[in-house]
Amino acid sequence: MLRADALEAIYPKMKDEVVVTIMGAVAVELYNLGHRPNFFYLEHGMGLASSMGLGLALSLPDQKVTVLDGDASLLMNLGTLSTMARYAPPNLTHIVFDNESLLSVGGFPSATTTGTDLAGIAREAGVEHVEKADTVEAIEEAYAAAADRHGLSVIHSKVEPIGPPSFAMDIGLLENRFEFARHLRTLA
Ligand SMILES: Cc1ncc(C[n+]2csc(CCOP(=O)(O)OP(=O)(O)O)c2C)c(N)n1
Ligand SMILES: [Mg+2]
Repeated sequence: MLRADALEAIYPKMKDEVVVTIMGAVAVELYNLGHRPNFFYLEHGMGLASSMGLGLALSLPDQKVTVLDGDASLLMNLGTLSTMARYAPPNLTHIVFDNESLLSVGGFPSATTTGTDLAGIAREAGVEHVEKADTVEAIEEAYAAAADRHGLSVIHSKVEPIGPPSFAMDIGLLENRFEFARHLRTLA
């Protein structure tokens, strides 16, 4: 499955959620589907999108929060799974796109090529609802179920190591930061 196709399939449901992405390819792919003031692209803070999403979900309990993560980013911050499991905000969905690669910086293999199972780690960290979704239909279904469920969900999706043709985004880091903060203030 192409991550861009997975994102396109869940975009209609995701577009009204508070969304935090990691940097690089997935941020561009979401942006290309249509930027929204409720989308924040966490450029440079590798590994920390889920920590930010957890904080947002805990402080905005009436909002659904989605985190779009990557395999190498999650591997940088595995403790996040224990912290998420411990606080388990029911309004948080953490999607991990596992392309077995540090795609955005040239495509070096990550530890998921040598047997690390991120869904397994999430489960053993104590996350109750961990789904594997490796097809467009499966991720659409898993994401809809996560939105309906009153419980923390982690969705692990194997995707091809293929990114966008260009990494250009016509929004500055500060522009995104201030717009997102203003949007959150309207929700709080
Ligand atoms: C702290 C930190 N270290 C390194 C980088 C450089 N960097 C940006 S994207 C990336 C790889 C991310 O890999 P993954 O999370 O698997 O996402 P993918 O690029 O495969 O979509 C790296 C190393 C960074 N932005 N921040
Ligand atoms: Mg990757």
